[in-house]
Amino acid sequence: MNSPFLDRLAQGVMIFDGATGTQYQAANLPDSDFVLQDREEYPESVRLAARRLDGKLLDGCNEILNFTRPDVVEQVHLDYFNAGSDIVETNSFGSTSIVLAEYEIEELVYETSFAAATIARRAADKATQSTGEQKFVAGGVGPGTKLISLGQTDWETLLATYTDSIRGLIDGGVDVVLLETLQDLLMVKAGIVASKDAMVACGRQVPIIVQVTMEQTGTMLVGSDIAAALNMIECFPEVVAIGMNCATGPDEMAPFVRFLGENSTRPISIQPNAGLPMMEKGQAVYKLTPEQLADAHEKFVTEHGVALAGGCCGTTPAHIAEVAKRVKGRAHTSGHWVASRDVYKNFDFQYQSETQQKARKLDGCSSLYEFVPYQQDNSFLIVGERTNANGSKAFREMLAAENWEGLTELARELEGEGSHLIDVCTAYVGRNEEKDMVTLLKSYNQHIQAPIMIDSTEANVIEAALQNLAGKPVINSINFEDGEERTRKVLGFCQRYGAAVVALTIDESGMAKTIEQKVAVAERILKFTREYGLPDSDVFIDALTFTLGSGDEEFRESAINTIEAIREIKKRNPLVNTILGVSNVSFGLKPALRVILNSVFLQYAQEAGLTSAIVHFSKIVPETRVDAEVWQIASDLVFDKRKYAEVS
Ligand code: THG
Repeated sequence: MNSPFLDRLAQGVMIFDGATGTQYQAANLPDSDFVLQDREEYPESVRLAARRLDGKLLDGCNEILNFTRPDVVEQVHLDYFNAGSDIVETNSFGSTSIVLAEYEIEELVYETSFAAATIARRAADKATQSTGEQKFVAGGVGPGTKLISLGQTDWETLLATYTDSIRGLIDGGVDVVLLETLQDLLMVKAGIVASKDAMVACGRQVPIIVQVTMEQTGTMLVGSDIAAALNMIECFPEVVAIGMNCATGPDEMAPFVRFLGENSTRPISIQPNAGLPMMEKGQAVYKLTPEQLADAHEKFVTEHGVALAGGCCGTTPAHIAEVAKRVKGRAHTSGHWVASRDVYKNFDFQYQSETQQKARKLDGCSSLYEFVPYQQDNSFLIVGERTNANGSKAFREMLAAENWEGLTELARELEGEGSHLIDVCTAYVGRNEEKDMVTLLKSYNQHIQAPIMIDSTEANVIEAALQNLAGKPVINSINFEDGEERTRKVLGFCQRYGAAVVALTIDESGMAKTIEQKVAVAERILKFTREYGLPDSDVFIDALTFTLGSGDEEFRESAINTIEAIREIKKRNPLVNTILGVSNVSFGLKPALRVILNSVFLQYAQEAGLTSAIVHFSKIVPETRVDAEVWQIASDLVFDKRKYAEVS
C-alpha cells in the first residue's frame, strides 16, 4: 500500500502534538462560540440542529468549535506544527453519538468529524508549504463516556457511531486513524472493526494507531493488563502502531513502555500527560516541564522503541518543541518491533508479514483481563470442558433454570482447578443458543479471568460471541463437513474480530479415520487459514478420536491414528497448535475407567506433540499416581495391543 505517512514512519521518530483542550481554554473563547448558529455555510443537518437548539449553550463541547471557530482550531494545529509536530490530531475526541447526545446533537457525528478533518488537513497542507517538511493528520476518536464491557453500551451502538465518525475523518482527508485514550479492550476492538468498515465505505484505506490508557493501578480502567491489550491488538494487521496516552505522566508509564518495547511487533506511540495532576484551587494542574517530558521521551526512544512521541493533558507547544528538538527524526534503533521494520515499506492491510508473524512474542490468546500463552511451561494448554451444555449435566440444568450465577460459579471452579481457558457451549435443544451465549459471556466477562473458547457450530452464535468478548478468544470450531462456505465465513470472523481457531479433521466425506486422511484434511485447513492471514500458531488442529468404549472393531485403531496424525501434523507444521477433546476417547465407559483411559491417552498424545486439550482437569492423573498394571492395560487399549487367550 502507498502511504506517505508509513514511509515517513519507517525513516525515523515522528512527533505528535500535545493537549488541545487547554489551548482552547487559553484562547479565552466567549460563550457565543459554544452556541451553534444557523449559518448558510453549514451542512443542512447542522443548520437543522442549530434551529432546533435555538441558541442553547453547549458548554464544554469542543467539537462544536469545528463549526463556530474553525480559525481557532486551525491555529492550534498550526502552533503545534510550528513547534515541530509532524502529525496533529483532529478536534474530534468526543465525536460519537454517545458523547454528542449529551449536547442533543447525536445526529452530527459524521459532520463533526468531517469538519475536524477538513480543518486539520488545511493546517497540515499550509504547514507543509511553510516549513518545507511533510505534515500529517491523525483522525482522532476517543473512548466516549460509556464502558461496553460493563454493559453501559452495546456492540451495535458503539460500532455504528465509531464507523460514522471515522467515515467523516477519512472523507475529510486524514492520513491515519488514531484510536486513543481507550479504557476498555472491547471498545478498542469496536474501534478497529469500525475503522475497517469505514475504510470500505469510503473506498480508501488508511493505517490505524491504537493508544490505550493505563491507570495508576497498573491496568486499564476495566482491569486489562498491557499484555492482554497487546495480544488482542496484534491480531489486526491494519494497526501500524500501538501505545498509550493520558491518565499518568511518563514516569508511571515507563514499565508499560518497556513492556511494549520488549514485546510489540509494531512501532510504539506514547503521549503522556505532563505528570500526574495536582489539585490547586479546585483545578487540575500539570507540572512536568518541557525538559522533563523531553528527557522521558529521549529515554523511551533510545531504550524502548518509541517511534511516535507526543503529549496529552497539560502539554503545550513548548513541551512539543523541546521533545522535537531532542528526538525528532532519530533513526529507529531500539525496540523489538525494529526487527519487523521492513513491513512499513511494504505494508499490507490483509496480512501480517511473515517477519511480523515470526517476531510475535505474545503467542497466545486473551480475555478482557489477561494474556494466556499457548505454550505452557511443563504442561499443556488446559481447556476446561464442563461449561458445555452437551458435556455436563450440571451445566445443562443450570442453563435450563437460567441460573447464570451458578453457571458463572461453575466456570470459576474450572479456573480454580487449573484450566487456562474455558470451553463454552450453550447449544441446548429448545433454547436460543445465541441469546444464551451472549447472556453467559456478559457474566463471564465480569467474573472470569480466563480467555474463552467459543464452542459452537453456528456462525450467528460465533459472531455474537465475538462481539461480546474483549481480548482474543479461540473459536471452536471449523471443518469441511458441509463444504467450504461456512469455513470461509468463520475465518472471515477471525480476521474481522481477531480470534484464533480450532479446526476439526472432518471433510465432506465425514470424520477422517486414517492417519493420511487426518493429515490431508489438516493441510487443506491450513491452506485456508493462511489465505485468511492467520498465523499458524493461531490454528489448533483437532485430529479427533472415536471412543474406544464401544469395542467396535472399526474404531480399535482410532486412538493410535489420532496420536500418529498429531505427530505428523506437528512435524510438517511446527508452529501449528494441536488440540483434542480428550474425554471423547472414553465415552460409554465407567467413570473410574474413564479417568485412567483419558489420562493415558492424553499423555501419549502429548508425547506425540499435542499442545492443548479440552479436559476435566481435576480428573486427569499422572502415570506416577496410577497402578502400573492398570496403566499398562489402558495403554494396550490405546495402542490396540490385544492379547488373545490361548486356545488349548
Ligand atoms: N474437540 C473439540 N471440541 C469439543 C470436543 C472435541 N467440544 C466438546 C467435546 N469434544 C469436549 N468436551 C467434553 C465435555 C464433557 C465430556 C466430554 C467432552 C464428558 N461429559 C460427561 C459425559 O458425557 O459422560 C458428563 C459429565 C457430567 O455430566 O458432569 O464426558 O473433541 N474441538
